[in-house]
Amino acid sequence: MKSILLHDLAALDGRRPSPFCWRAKYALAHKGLAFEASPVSMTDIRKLYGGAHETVPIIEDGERTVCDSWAIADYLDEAYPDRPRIFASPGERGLCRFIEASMFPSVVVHLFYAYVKDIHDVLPEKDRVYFRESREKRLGCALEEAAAGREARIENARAGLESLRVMLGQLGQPFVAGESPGYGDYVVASFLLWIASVATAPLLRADDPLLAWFERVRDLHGGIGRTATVNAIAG
Ligand SMILES: N[C@@H](CCC(=O)N[C@@H](CS)C(=O)NCC(=O)O)C(=O)O
Repeated sequence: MKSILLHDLAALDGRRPSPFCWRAKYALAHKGLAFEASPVSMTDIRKLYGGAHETVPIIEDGERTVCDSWAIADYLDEAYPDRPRIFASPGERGLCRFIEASMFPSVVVHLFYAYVKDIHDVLPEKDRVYFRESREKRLGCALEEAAAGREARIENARAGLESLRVMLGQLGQPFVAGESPGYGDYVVASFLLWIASVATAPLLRADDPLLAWFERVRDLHGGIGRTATVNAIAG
């Protein structure tokens, strides 16, 4: 079988900062599908497929091209029904969407402010002007201003992870998805891999009980979560 092509956001020194691309890589690995990750810089995404897509991940599987991490997960379950399912039921998919939706206001928005300048700094030179302009428009301020006093933002993000900390630490559930790993784990771990890819200040405390789970998820599927350069996420 020809391997699937995944367009993955490129950054300097072998870093792969896109959380959505991490999810797609975990989804492909969960299905046991061979894939080739092709790094693409942010300003080159629109040069692929005649400008049909504005974001990565994008996969190309034979004749089919699919953009968007959720669409990719759905496509893989539909196209490869005999392989392990990403979503065992529509209910599992719905709960994974809830996990993502609940993380945006409680965790992701704080991470974005706290680490936006770090993200900028690991992008290739050619992407930096575009990234700065587009993100400053979104933030309504300079990247440096967004990241100023980021300790409070980092504290907020840590607090937003508390329910996961209780479940995976205190209650000892091995994975977000239960006894074995699933897409819920990939959603959460991919946000942490995003930060680990760029962070110049640790997100988690060194004794955070989430760390053991994060390392377990990085080890999954032949250590897929270790296939790119990262900084320390805790300290
Ligand atoms: N909802 C999309 C979001 C994808 C997304 O935002 N990707 C970012 C990288 S993390 C991107 O390609 N941005 C290109 C740009 O900002 O021009 C998904 O789940 O795949």
